[in-house]
Amino acid sequence: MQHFEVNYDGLVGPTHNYAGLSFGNVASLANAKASSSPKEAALQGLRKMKSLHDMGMKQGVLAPQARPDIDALRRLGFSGSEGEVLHQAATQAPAIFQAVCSASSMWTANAATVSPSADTDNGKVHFTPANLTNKFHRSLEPQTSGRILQAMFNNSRYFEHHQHLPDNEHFGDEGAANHTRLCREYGHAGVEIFVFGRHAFDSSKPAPTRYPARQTLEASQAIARLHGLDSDTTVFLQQNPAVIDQGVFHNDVIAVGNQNVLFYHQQAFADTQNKLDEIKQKFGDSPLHFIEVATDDVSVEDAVKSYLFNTQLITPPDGKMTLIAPTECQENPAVNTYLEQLVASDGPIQRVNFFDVKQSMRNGGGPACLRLRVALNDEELAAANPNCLMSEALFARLNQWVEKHYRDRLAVDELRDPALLEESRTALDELTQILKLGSVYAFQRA
Ligand code: SUG
Repeated sequence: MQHFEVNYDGLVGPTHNYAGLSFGNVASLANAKASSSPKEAALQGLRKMKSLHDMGMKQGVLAPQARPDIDALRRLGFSGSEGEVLHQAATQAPAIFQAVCSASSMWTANAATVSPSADTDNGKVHFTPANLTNKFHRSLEPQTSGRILQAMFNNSRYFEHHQHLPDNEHFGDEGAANHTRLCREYGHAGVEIFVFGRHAFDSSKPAPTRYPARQTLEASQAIARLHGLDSDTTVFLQQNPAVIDQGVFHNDVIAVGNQNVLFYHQQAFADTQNKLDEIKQKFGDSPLHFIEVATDDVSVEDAVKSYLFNTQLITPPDGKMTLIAPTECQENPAVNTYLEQLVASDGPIQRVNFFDVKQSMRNGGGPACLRLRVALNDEELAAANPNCLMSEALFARLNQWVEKHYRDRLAVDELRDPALLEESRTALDELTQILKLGSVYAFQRA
């Protein structure tokens, strides 16, 4: 049996914009109100997907969500026709209105936590959509994320889907952005590492003081229970509160793992040595590489600016472990020097490929934010929706689709244009036919 890591990238939605919605995410606040290019954003994402496909990786596409979210506005008391709802919200509550227009579902590392069948007690692949309670605009995502994932992995013999955790800060869950898995081979049982920011039920424990900790220990523990993980191969690790306060709002901004490599910053974790020892002990006898980047080589500030750790660490079929990095890493002198040395060293990371995903980066979303990893064996892959897998034909089709439906520029005050709602729905309705997802959007089910 063969095993793969499939990267499902979020397709950027037609309302991609910069609204400064994410307190604690430095890039989101710095670029608030800049005008965006939804078309360029979507094309940048597609180019990254196609390149990974061309490298021989299994690459998938995850559909964006429908925005503006009219149902959310109705729940908040805006009423009348859809045009009236949009108009009232945009004029009476512009901040709320901008939040319901966000294309934030593009960052599919936050769509769900996924445990491969080799790790779970019933031998199925488990999915739990993230509730994303910490940010209002993101808390609108889990239900539709769940529906889309069910349409993509629609076979109960292989796949088990859970409801997202209770919508409350005590169980704040940000999905795979705070979860990484180490293993010898993708098909072997691995060590699942859950990284949390704070203890929800024990306020005496250390926590950040400036910016929010979005993920709680209790949420991570609940996911491990739901997925039937073995405590002998599960590790709960606290993020260093001091780095959250420096803008590291998810673990994938400061650490990334793949197979037997954990690549992380010296300041990433609390209680680092004990936790690394625990990971080593749970991983077992085979070789395990901890690549720690020292503060003297790359400061936390440079890591946050360049997204050195929001790289995808992948193993293409040629076996050369590769970092998929944003071009910001090349542009940052300290990070570029570090990466040159890393590749020249005799370590497991042998190649770095740079990608321009600047449209997403300006909202704090790098290459790793844009993808949800799903490790599958060949039977599971055959049971997954084949229309969501990248190919020459799908790449050409999606490029045409973007060119046809997406705007070149979008300013925040253009979000209220009723035509944008129609454009977005027309585009997404067509997309569900291309990806054969069925009626996953509320506007299709009404
Ligand atoms: O949740 N940005 C996202 C970025 C998510 C990045 N994901 C990972 N690290 N995995 C967030 O903060 C900004 C939207 C705006 O400001 O318009 C935003 O939602």
